[in-house]
Amino acid sequence: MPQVSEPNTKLHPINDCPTKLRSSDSNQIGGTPVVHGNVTQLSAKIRAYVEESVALCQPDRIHIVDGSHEESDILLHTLETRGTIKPVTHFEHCWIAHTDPADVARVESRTFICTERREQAIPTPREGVRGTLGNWISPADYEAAIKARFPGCMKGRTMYVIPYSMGPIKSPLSKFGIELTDSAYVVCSMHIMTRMGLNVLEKLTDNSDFIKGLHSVGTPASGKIAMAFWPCDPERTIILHKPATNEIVSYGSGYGGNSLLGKKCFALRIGSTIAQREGWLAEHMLILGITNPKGVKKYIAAAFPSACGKTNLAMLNPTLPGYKMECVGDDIAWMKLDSKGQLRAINPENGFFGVAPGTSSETNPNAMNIVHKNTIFTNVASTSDGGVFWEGMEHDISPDVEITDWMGKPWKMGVSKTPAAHPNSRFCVPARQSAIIDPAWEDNDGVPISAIIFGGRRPDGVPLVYEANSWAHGVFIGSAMRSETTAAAEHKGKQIMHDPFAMRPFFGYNFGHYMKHWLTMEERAAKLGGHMPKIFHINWFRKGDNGEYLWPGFGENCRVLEWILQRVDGQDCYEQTPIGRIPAPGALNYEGLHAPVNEKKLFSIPKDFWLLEVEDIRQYYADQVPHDLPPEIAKELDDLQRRIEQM
Ligand code: OXD
Ligand code: MN
Repeated sequence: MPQVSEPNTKLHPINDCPTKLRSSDSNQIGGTPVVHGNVTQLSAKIRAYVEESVALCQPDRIHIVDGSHEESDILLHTLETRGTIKPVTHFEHCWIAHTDPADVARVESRTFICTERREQAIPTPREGVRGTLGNWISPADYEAAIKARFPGCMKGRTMYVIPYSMGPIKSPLSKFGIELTDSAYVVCSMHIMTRMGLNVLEKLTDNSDFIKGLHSVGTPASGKIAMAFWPCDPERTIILHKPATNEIVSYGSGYGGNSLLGKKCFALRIGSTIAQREGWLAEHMLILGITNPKGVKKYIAAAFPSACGKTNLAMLNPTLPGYKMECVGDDIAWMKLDSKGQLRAINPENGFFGVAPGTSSETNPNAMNIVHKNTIFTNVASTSDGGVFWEGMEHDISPDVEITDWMGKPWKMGVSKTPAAHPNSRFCVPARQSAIIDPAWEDNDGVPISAIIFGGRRPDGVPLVYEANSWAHGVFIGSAMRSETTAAAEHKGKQIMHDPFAMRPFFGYNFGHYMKHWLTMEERAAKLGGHMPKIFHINWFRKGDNGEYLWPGFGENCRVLEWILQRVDGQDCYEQTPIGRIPAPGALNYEGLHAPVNEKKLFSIPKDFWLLEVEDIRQYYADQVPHDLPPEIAKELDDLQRRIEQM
C-alpha cells in the first residue's frame, strides 16, 4: 500500500518507457523520438499539434497510443512497478490506484473557459455577487497560465498521443479528439472510457479537425513531488477550455474528471459550445431504455447533479413484473434532432466512471456485477482477501476480512471515524461488460428520446415526480434545479445548491445563452415535423417528519418511470397542480411495495415551501443571470409564483 513518502528518485523523474518500445532515427517529432507507433500514422494537423506541444513540454519520448490490449497491459505493468496501482487479486484483471490525497476530485474553482469577452463564457452576476456559473479567463491570461506551467513539464517523461472518439467511431454524431498526456494512468483509463487508438487515427488521416487536449500531471514549482506514485501539482492545478479553437489544456491533476479530457472537458464543456453552434444538445444525462410488459420500448434521458444516484438509475433493476431496463449511458448524452424532428441520443463514452461509495448489490447489483473484471478502481479501500471495499458494501464482504483504507491505514468497521474509501472514489469499467447494456447503445443514429427528466436530492417540499406543462416550463424547471451537494467536487458539507440542468460545473458558455438555446429546440423540432420530448422532474429523496425517506427508491423507481411513459403515451393519469402535473391519486402503481407509501405526503405541495422556493429562484436569477435571463424563463417564474399564490 502506498505510504506518504519523500520523493523516490528511483521512480522520478518518471522514466516510464517500456523497454520493449524503441524508435528508429527517422521516427521522431521535433527531434524527440517516437518510441511506440510511427510518425507517418499522424495527419499533418496532428503532427503539427504534437510538435508544438513537444516544443513546449519537452518530453523525452513520444508514444502514439494504438489502443491495443497488449499496450494497455504493458502500461498497467509500468504503473504497478511505479506503485501507482496494485492488482486486485480476487478479481480478474482489476487494479486499485491511490492518488495523492490532495488530488481526489474535480477542481471547479480552477476550471476556466477562455473567450474574448467574459459574457460569452459566463453570465455577469449582479454587482457585488460572486458568480457561480463557471470561471472566465482572458486569452492573454490563458496564454500566461500555460507559459507559467507547461515549459519543460514533461522532461524525463513520455508524452502519450491518444487519438480517441467520443461516440461510436462511425456515427455521424461522434467527434474525435487527440489527448496528449504524460500519465500512463490516463492512457489506461481512456482505453476504458473512450474508443481510441489506431482505428481513430485512420479516420483522421484526411487531415480533418479534432478537439485538442493537452494534459500534464505537472511538477510543483519546488521540483518536489510529494508522492512518487502519484505525481501532481495541486497548488497550480488549472483546467482551461478555449471553445473558439476547440482546445483543452489541463495541468496539475491526474484525477479522472480533470485528466480524462474526453469526459467533462470535451463531451460537456467544449461539447456544449459545439452543440450550441450546430443546433443540438450536449448534456450531463444518463440514457436508459425501458421495455414495458407489452414489449414496447422507449428511451429516456435524465440529468442529475453529480453523485445523486445517476449511475444507479442508469442501471436500474426494475421491481415491476414484465419490465426490462437497459443502459445506453450513465453520465453524458449528445442529443440531435433527426430529419423528422425526433430527438436522438448517443452516449459519447465507452465506459462507466462511477462513484463507488453507495454502490452495492442492494443499490446497484448491475454495477457490482461488472466491476469484477477489467476495472481500474481509484481511492477505494482494499480487503485482506484481495478484494475491494467502500461504504455501502458492508453486506458484500465477508465479516472476517481486514480492511485497509484508501490512505493505506488499517480500518475497522464501526470503529474507524474516517471513511474507508474516499467519498469520491471511483470504478472505471468498460460499458460493454454490462449484462444490461442496451443492444442499441452503439447505434450510429442514436436512440430516440421520449422523455427528459431532471432531478435532484431534495429532502423537503419537492414531490416524487411532476411533469412540466410545456417545453418552456420544462426548460425553466431545468434552470431552477437544486440539490444537496456531493463529494464529486471540492465542496464542503451538505447544502442545497443550485445546479441548473446538472450542468453548473460543465457549462462551456454563458448559462443565459444556454437556456435560450434550449428554448430554440422546440421550434427546430417543429420545423422538421417533430416535437421535443416531454420534460419531468423527479426527487427520490424527500423525507418525512422523522427524517425517513418517503419513497423506497432504487428498483422501485421503475414505478415512476412507468407513469412517465404513460404520460408520454398521452394517458390521462395526471392531476394539474400549481407546479406542474403529478400522478392522479392512485395512478402510480403501488402494488407489491414492501411498505405502504404515504402518497399524500410524497406529493404534497406546501404553499409556504414553494413561495420560498420561488423567492430563492428569483434571487438566484437576479444574482447570477441578471442580464442574460431569457424573458420566456422570467415569465415561467412569474406564472409559477402567481399559481402558487392562488393556491
Ligand atoms: C462525474 C461528475 O464524475 O459528475 O461524473 O462529477
Ligand atoms: Mn457526471
